[in-house]
Amino acid sequence: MTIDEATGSLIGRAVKRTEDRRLLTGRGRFADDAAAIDALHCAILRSPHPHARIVRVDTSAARRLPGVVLAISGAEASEHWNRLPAAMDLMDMKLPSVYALATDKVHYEGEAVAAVVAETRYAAEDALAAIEVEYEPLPVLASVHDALGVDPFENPDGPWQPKTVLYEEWGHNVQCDWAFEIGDPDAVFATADHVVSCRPAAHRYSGVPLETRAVVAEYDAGRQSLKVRMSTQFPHQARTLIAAVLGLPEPSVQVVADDVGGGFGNKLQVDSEVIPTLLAVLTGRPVKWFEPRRDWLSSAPHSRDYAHHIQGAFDSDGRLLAVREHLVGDEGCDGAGRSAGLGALLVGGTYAPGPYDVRSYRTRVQAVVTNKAPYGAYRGYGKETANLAIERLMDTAAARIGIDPVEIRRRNLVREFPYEMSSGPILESGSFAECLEAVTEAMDLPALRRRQEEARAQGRHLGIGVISFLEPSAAAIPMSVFNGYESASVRITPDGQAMVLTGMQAIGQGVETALAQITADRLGMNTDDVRVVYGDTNAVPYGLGAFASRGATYGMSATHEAATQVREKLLKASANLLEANPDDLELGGGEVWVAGVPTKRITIADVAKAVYLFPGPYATLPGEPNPTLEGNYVWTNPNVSWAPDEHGRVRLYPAHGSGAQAALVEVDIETGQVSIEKLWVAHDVGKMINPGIVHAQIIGGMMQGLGGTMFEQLCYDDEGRLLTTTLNDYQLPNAMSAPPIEILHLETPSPVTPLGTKGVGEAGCIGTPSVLLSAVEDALRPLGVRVERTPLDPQRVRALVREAQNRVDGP
Ligand code: MCN
Ligand code: SMO
Repeated sequence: MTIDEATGSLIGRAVKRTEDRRLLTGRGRFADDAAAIDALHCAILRSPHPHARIVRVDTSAARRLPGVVLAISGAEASEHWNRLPAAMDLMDMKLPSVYALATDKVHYEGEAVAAVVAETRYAAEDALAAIEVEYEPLPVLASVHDALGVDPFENPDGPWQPKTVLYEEWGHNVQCDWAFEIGDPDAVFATADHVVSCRPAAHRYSGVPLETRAVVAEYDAGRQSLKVRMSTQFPHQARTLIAAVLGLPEPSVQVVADDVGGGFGNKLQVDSEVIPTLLAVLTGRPVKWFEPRRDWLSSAPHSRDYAHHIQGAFDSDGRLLAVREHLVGDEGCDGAGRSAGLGALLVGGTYAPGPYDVRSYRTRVQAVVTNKAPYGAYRGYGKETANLAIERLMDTAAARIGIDPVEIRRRNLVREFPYEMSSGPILESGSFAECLEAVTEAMDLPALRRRQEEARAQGRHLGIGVISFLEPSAAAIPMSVFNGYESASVRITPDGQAMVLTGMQAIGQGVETALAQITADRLGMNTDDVRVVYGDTNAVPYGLGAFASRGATYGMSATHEAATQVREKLLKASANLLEANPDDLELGGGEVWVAGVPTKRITIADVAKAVYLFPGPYATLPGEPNPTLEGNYVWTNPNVSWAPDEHGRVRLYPAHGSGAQAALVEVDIETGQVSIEKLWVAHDVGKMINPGIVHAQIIGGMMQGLGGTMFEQLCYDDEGRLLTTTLNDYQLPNAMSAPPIEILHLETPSPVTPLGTKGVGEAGCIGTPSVLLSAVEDALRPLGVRVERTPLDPQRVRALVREAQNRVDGP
């Protein structure tokens, strides 16, 4: 941990989070806290069928109930709004054309079909039962197999024999089919010493923020303006999308997101959120909607649910020569229109070579639609998908070729930077090998191996997993609402305090503190002198919010550059006031002084007052084109490429963190119970602005990776019905399930960003599923068990053990 005590810099200090004062004392302001006078309450009726035609909806009985102001069906609503606009539209992907309230057909159990607004929430929820809907059930696509009729790994090109087609106009159930190849992989495979293959896969799970979706919408008929308070990670894109749905000019729509009770990628969409918004316009009264947890589980974005077929060609020394990767994702009803999970599959297909040097690569990504909830973003967004594929391949190869799993990684890691991956992205800098060594040293691998031997001798099953990981961050996805730029406006106010207006969104990850540190550091202030303003489209410049761990790249860089503009003007004005040369000035503690002449000094407050008012800019900043203490900057990344190259490759992510992880587990083969004794991680996200927050981000990400692997499951039955509808069925990890986690921080500054920063928000969850699978497989090695898929709940582990025992003993 580098803390620059000597220079007194605020960069690299574990400053306490400024936002925690209000959050820990219950003074946060979440969307549902907004006290709108005269507000109505919204409740949404959702489909009990996974796939059905809507024959008839009758809202008349509901409308007559006491307290009900309006009840509306999808068909009725369609006269007032437009279809949901697409979140992304690239790679020839197919886009469903649907409304936020279904009109003629439902595509999953939980799709919204009608809504009510009433004087109380009770009245609204109760009125749902009075809405009559007649459905005509249709055949259900409960799996990729139902949707394609063939095994995509055996018959990737079909002919497909779908059980039914979800969107008739597509003619099939494949939303996107993307492929490219470079370096003739088939030729390399034909002559390789070893060809290794495996089929890593993950089940369906997703984020469970404490705060579900929430909206408070107010329509001002006089000004024809709409104010939407909502829980979102991207207020500006939400404004764009809501305005498009309601057909309103964007300047008359204001989206406000104050505190957000967890985003985790799940709040990067506009879907049911527009329902209360429309109802506010139609009733002319404020409308509140706070989503029940059951609806969150059935209709907020789901994630993962994919399978790989990955093959590696290795030479006799375990050098990876070529990779062929095929990834198939079960996207539920949609991954690109109402929800944006399709991009995660593209990330999986792009980054499957991982942190390893491999020059021949073929990938194919097939995104398949089924009758399940929409497929959205969730912390990791395909980086963990890629990691699971390559890390399971590396372990499989190590066992097959007879090389130590750490050694095979060591031989293949990228060590020279910048490095252009065969799949396109540029790894601008990194320390994969250093992270791997750091982790194996911290865990004392030889000692653990000895312990494992002793345990095995006693019939106990200890397992050790070690993996590498790559964290792509700062997505810049063309033709989508996830572009790559960020805005900042930095101002010193006339009293000598500062404010940062950022397009970044606070979702719990600590942007307020980090941007205050950067600004205060540039302007010679304390963090308490800097207020960070975000989450109000009427206040801050258009920006893209929080996703893809992008803040450290775009948000911090834009803030740094805008603050630098202000710093220069501050020094210029101070020089004029002190009758000195700006180059001779120093800044700190809220003051400016002439170096070496401590008596010649002035407070920033006095400079600011002089610039703005007494005497004013003519005297203090003569000739300056923008003569106030304000700076504006939009930061873009030079390592982004927009159009696919001649091979069809794109660079969707321009920043890359490095890491390695290790796990020590013990498996009880009688019960299938996995105990995680300890986890280690070494990571490198470039320069850390706040090592305390980075540390916590890693832990949070790892716990979500652990939860997804061990506990959390969104289960559908064979008829497409969701079985896990409460937090009793959908189990989350808690403090009791948290093993000790040892974190080692390495810092290799990015050569691309002005502060050397890279993103960390998702780093913890990328390698955690892989390392747990690796460790459990290692524990069960004496039984010859291969562990390729999540989850690792006791039932599943027990089944693997039983299968292996039957193989050995005969059934
Ligand atoms: N940071 C730092 N130095 C760096 C990088 C980051 O000090 N080099 C610190 C900063 O305080 C920064 C924070 O870490 O505010 C996260 O930075 P970054 O990795 O850039 O991530 P974003 O600000 O873009 O946030 C989004 C990211 C994502 S994509 C998900 S998903 C996620 C995550 O953040 N969701 C979260 N972390 C979360 N944490 C909380 N508490 N809640 C969520 O919903
Ligand atoms: S899944 Mo994070 O919001 O990119």
